[in-house]
Amino acid sequence: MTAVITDEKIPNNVDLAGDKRLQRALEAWQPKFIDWWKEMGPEGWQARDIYLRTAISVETDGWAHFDYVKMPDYRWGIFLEPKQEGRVHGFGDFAGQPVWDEVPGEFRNMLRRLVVTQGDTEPASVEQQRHLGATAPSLYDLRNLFQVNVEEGRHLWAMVYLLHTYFGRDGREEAEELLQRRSGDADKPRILGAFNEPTSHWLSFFMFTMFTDRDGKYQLAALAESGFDPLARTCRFMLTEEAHHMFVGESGVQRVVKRAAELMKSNGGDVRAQGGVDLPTIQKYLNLWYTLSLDLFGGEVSSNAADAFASGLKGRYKEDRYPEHKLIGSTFSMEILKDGKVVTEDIAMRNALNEVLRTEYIKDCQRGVDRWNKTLKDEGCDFVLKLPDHKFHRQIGMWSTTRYTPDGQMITAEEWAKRSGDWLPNQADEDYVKSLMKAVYEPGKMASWIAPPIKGINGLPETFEYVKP
Ligand code: BYC
Repeated sequence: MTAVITDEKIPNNVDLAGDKRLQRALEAWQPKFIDWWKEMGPEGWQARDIYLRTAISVETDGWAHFDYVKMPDYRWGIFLEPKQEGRVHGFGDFAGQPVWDEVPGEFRNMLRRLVVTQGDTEPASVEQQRHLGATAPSLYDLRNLFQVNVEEGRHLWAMVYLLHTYFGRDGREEAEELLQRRSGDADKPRILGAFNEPTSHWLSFFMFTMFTDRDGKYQLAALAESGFDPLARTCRFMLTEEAHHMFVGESGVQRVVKRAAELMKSNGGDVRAQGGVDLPTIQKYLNLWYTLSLDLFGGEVSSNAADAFASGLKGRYKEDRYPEHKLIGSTFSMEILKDGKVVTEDIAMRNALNEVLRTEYIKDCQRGVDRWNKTLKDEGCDFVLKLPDHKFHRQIGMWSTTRYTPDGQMITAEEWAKRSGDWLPNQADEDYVKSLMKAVYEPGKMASWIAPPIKGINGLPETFEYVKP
């Protein structure tokens, strides 16, 4: 295992050439992946030169190389962080014992399910975003979209490597199915809710990369703690790439917010009349994508989460920050629904781990929203964007059976039906936002509804030709 990535047909740092059977199996999967990419990847841009970063090493510094690439020629490969000798389980029933290099038989199904669920989200997001290349607000944004897309494709490779290497025939079948399910398809949908939602315009794309990719950060970080060492090492390198995706989301929304605040200062402050996205509409898309992403953490009280922790497969975010790693006898104080009422109770910690991870995620989202509010303040605008209550608009878990306002007050289904269009994008909002989506493909030019970025990619100016005509 080296930090440097080889220049083979499937670039890797896992000595693929030393395992001919695995190499053949993955080389047989590769053309199917390319077919899927051509059918379901970014529409209309496959033959263009895009200024993309490609991983060339797994070192913290200097792991990426930037150059023009046609997307189907992108070097999708298998990159694991180097093995740490002497690593031990950091949590759960096996804490302190050496980590596993092979799948332990008794946890095989649970582990496969985790790897498949993680893997499924990667192609799903590419499918959700495949039409966005027709309407990018600038070449800079267009390039960022494609960067996110090719890296999600690589993250699929990461999970497929694990399936092929460690799960035998079942794993190979799962790898095939990852290319067969389709986002939003009624018969063969993607596994998790948010990955079947349409991402039909750039405001949704930015909210998705802000909130849904951030779920990715937390789930990957929890899997990066795994006592199944190949999974931990794979997820650690994926996290390196993930940071840029969240940057695209957070800075994308920040630029839309900034533009709205600027337009509020001219022509009587009617943002829509001047071709911007008004702040109440931004709030509605925030409400939508944040809550869809909250669902991705699973049920509030979950025996699956307890089992995954006990068996050492999935830890907490930054497990070593916690003083105790077995969680026997400890509890987590959280809101639950009891006899139709919201009450706060102590729940056995292992069963509350989905909620523990969601709570960390919520804090991270709040930090991002605070930065957007700082932008508004700097523009002299007193509108404040807010994360809705965690019970609002939930479709998975305890809060999915009752209805809540964005402030967390329980309401009836009738009231919800009357008011939800004030809180979540309605058809008129969707039509309006879509009406703004017109491609702007002159280097350095921006659509009316978004402010320019503070700086370009890889130290280049914003006027650089990030995608060649
Ligand atoms: N939609 O005990 P429960 C990313 C299912 S994003 C539909 O409550 P559990 C990315 C669940 O599967 C990160 N179904 O929850 C971002 C179970 O089904 P079965 C992706 C759902 O099992 C942007 C049942 O409900 N990675 O990387 O503890 C772009 C009861 O489950 C949902 C992962 O998620 C849902 N939202 O945990 C690209 C990590 N939620 O088994 C990429 C791997 C739950 O009864 N996955 N269900 O049929 C996991 O750790 C867990 O599976 C979950 C749920 C966190 C998803």
